[in-house]
Amino acid sequence: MSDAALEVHDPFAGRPVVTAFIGVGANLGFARDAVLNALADLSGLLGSEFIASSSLYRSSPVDGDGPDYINAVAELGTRQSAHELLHALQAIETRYGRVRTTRNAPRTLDLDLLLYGDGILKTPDLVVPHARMAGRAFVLRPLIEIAGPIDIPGHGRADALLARIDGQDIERLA
Ligand code: PH2
Ligand code: MG
Ligand code: MG
Repeated sequence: MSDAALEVHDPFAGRPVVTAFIGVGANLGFARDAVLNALADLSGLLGSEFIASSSLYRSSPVDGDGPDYINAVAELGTRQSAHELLHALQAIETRYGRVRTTRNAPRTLDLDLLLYGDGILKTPDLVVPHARMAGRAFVLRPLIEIAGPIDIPGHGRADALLARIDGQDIERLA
């Protein structure tokens, strides 16, 4: 076989690496297992390198109902576009039995693209930074754990935003 026949085509080759943060959450079924397994799935995303994940956090549902949530945040270096990443995240959610009913309904797994570099994106199916992350301790606490006082484009510094919502129920799990 010629060397050329062994070459694998990498569709992401030559693209810049962008730092992306993904919010992971679950509050139905084995929520803790779902979050841990989803973090492992994120480490295998094509064209991406897993950089860090936060601790797991427990919190009561914000603007929703059902059991307490387990949340975490992961950091990737990715050559995928924001929309490619969105579709990859949705495919993982579907594999975990995610059913889309009403807004903020309890879910087996939720993967939200929080930040994509310093990009601001407003499209019908994807808004980055995530539209509600600036007011949610279950996003900001784990994000700050791995990223420090990072700037959230259009919103301000993560630590200042978190100080504003002091008192939202959240607990870091051992
Ligand atoms: N996700 C929501 C709505 N409310 N509350 C908590 N504590 N954690 C979540 O992940 C969460 C929520 C919609 O995605
Ligand atoms: Mg979501
Ligand atoms: Mg969400």
